[in-house]
Amino acid sequence: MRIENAVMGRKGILQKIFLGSLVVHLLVIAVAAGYNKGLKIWPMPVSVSHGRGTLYLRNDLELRIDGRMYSDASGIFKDGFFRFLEILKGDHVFQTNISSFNSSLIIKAIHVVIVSPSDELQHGVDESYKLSVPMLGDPSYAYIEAKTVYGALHALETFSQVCYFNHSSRVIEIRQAPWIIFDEPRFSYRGLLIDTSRHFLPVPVIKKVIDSMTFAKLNVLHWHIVDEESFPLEIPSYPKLWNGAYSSSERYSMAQAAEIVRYAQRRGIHVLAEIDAPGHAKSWGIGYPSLWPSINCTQPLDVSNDFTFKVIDGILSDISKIFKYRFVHLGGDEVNTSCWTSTPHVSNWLKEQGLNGDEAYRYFVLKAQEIALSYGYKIVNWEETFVNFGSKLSRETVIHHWLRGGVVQQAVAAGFQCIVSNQESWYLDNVGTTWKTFYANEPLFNIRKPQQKALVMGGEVCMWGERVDGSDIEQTIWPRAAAAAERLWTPYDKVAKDTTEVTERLAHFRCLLNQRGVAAAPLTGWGRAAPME
Ligand code: CP6
Repeated sequence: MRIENAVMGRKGILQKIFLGSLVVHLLVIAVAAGYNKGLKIWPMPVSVSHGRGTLYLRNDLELRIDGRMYSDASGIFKDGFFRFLEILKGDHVFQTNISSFNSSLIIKAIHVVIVSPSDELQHGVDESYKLSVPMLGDPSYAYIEAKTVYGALHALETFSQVCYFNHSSRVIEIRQAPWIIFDEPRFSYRGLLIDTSRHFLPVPVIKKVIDSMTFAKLNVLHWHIVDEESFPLEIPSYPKLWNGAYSSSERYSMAQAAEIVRYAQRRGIHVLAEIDAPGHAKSWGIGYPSLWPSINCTQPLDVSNDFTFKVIDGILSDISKIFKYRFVHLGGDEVNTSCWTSTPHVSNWLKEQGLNGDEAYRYFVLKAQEIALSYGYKIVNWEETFVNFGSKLSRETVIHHWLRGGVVQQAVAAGFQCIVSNQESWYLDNVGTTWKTFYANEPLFNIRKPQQKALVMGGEVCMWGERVDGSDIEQTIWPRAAAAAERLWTPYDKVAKDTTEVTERLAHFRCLLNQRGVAAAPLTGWGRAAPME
């Protein structure tokens, strides 16, 4: 029966569980169609049906993995299950005599069926899941079915959001049961940018950000590792690069970077490494000054020097051993070529090559792209690269939108994939932008053709680091990032237009983040702890 469930179609299984639950519990079921009132799940799933009953979760809840297809040898699901239990149990003192409850209402274990034997976290990996509480056929179980372990982790997250500790009975309640949920993301790329160049973020802070992302089902950590202010990452091929770190303790060893990637991966989160060039790269020259056009004119990186591209090759070679996401971000934003045209040896080289500043910028970006492609990466670049030399870019390039204006529409019309991060809506460092603005931002705005819509991979909220560090990054990210997370997860026609409903539900999610130790700010707050100077 269980194995049957795993291969049955979605409709069939939902019907069977639905009928089974009715018979077993005789509870009134409100079928999903529009009936989302009172639900406190964030982001809202694709399809929810639920009742009005209460079930009880044993605090010694067990896990049964149907290992016929996915064995969880890596322990990814098991670890997720223990995190789920930790969150639900908190520091509560439990009723020990749960047998005084009606035994037919007690959930004693979760039964999990995962179809794919592989736990490789590929881009576009199937994240769908089905959750039914209780399980058809055996009401003492909750049931999770997913194509991959990453979908199954999302199911646990959703499950955790319908559970509450009851302080009088001292048990964990599953309210509004029975539950039947089918869910999958609208977009495959649901990102958050962090910036470790402007302010160093210690590894535990980054891990905590990763934890918080799983609560909102975000799945890409865009790590803007280096910029002009500091170069915190160890690059074994060019060991003096991290001389550009703020200090010897504000550094990430390769082993630490690998640990961050591993930690994220086990939670279903890709890490997109960004090496921003040729602009935003002044810190590279602290260790290797010949990367600068001159000591007085330090940006962009010296395009005339072969060594510049050797270093880029070394960086990409080293990071490709660790960052396994299929994409690398090569920046390419905000390049001002005046240093090239004003520095004699560079401007002579430009003349020899017959290039003006803009053409040299293009030459640089394309050459960096070639190097990244040679290490098997596909590329993300900021939108200036498309605006300046669109058709010359590798077709593998994903255009990362951030400025105002309609570049997404133009880029998808030209056949490029896109990531949406328009700064007027999705820049977290704009502390005046409220969650409502984040929520209202529609990635497919003004895109009508289905094949063009399909080129929008998703979107990303950006937490640039000039004005935040480990002390206030959480409350600057949350709850506003959660508003974008629902936009990126929930189907367009289900993103509620009733802002009272959304406000109450997001306020609830914000409290849930607080309970889980995430310093999410109040919805009506300033979005950050300290005023700007
Ligand atoms: N750093 C880098 C930045 C920004 C960008 N690139 C940025 C620009 C404008 C705003 C916020 C951030 N700080 N490398 C632009 C992609 Cl408002």
